[in-house]
Amino acid sequence: MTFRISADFVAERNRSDAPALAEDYAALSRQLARRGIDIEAVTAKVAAFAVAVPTWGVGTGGTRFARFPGPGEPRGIFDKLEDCATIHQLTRATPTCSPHFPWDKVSDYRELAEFAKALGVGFDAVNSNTFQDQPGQTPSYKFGSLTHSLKAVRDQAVAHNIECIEIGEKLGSKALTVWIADGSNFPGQSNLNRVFDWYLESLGSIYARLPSDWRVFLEHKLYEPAFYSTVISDWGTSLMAAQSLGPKALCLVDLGHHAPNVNIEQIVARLIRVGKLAGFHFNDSKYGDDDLDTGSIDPFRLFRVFNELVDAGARGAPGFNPAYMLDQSHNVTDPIESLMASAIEVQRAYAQALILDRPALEAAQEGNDVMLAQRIFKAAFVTDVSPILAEARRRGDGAIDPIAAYRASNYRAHKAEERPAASGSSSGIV
Ligand code: LRH
Ligand code: MN
Repeated sequence: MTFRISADFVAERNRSDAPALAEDYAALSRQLARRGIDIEAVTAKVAAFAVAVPTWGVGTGGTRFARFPGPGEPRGIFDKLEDCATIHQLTRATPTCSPHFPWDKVSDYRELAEFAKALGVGFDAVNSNTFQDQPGQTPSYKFGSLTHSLKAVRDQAVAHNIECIEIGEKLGSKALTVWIADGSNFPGQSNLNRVFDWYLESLGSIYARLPSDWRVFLEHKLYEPAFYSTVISDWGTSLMAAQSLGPKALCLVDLGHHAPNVNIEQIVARLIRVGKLAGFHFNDSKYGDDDLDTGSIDPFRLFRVFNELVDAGARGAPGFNPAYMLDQSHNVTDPIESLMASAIEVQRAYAQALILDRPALEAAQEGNDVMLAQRIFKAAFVTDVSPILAEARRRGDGAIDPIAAYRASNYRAHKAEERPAASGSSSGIV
């Protein structure tokens, strides 16, 4: 039997934190009431909010230079699911995980589904991987996958994506995320039109194999690992593909996949407008696709994105049903701590957007009272909604202070004993 944090341990810790929380919650409740906002309505929505954990994020990540594994590294998907369950046990915000194949490949997916169910973890979108060659794989994806010049390579990549759908069906997933590294490093290396034709042809074959209640999420990325052109480089290209494929094809926004300073919340608003927003890979970045902890660099940007999401929900935007997932690489922190903190930062942006005084903002916008509009917008962002987030956790039998509870549980030390360290250092994101 492997170590699990007991519910009693969490309850015991909450008993000492509860009085201070009750005081802070009551004070915030009075403050919001003065602003005409019912805190209970916000807390209920936050408690129902969920974001999926990337299975590839619970192990220590790395860069092309190096990866410094920590103690108790998960050895495979079963260990990863244990860690995902611990993140949800303490935050009550992450009931599902998003698996990646073949990184999470097993021989018996029914056994995996049972194991996850017993841990209380479900499966969100499955991710395919045609950006790496598997040992002994021929032909290679060196020069592309779904858009490779050779039909045999495209067919191989299509077959892998269809296999991911079949695996996902066994796990209870309802979506496939397709991110491809396909692109070029030099002008002239590839025909920018033909590769898009091959993309549509390949995705068409995958789309045809989607079960009726499934969706396919197309993930755009400006660059890396291709450094001159990327086939699906921006939201416009992704939208062109999604619109040509059909209603089950949608556009996934990974926050780190844009040029610096791009107005991502406006991209979100445009995709919602045409009912093509798949959802998100949340993370943060200062320069490139840094995959840093969500809300760690630019929490105001995350708030601005959630403002568009809450606004869309409030006006009942057609087809608005985004999938929320984290996609991060934890190179210097305990991945479990980073994922818990990140899930909470996503909830924070949501709660801040929920308390924004929308009628007053609309009036200020209509009247072009620029300063008043800014103040109303900022007032929501600068409100410390931490008591709402903690109270939502407490009511869900999660930890009022997840990171403190996690550290006090010595979960990592227990896992270091149970999971012998893999020998040798390596590099790369996982
Ligand atoms: C590509 C990406 C994609 C995943 C990978 C791990 O940068 O964001 O979503 O497949 O990271
Ligand atoms: Mn991503």
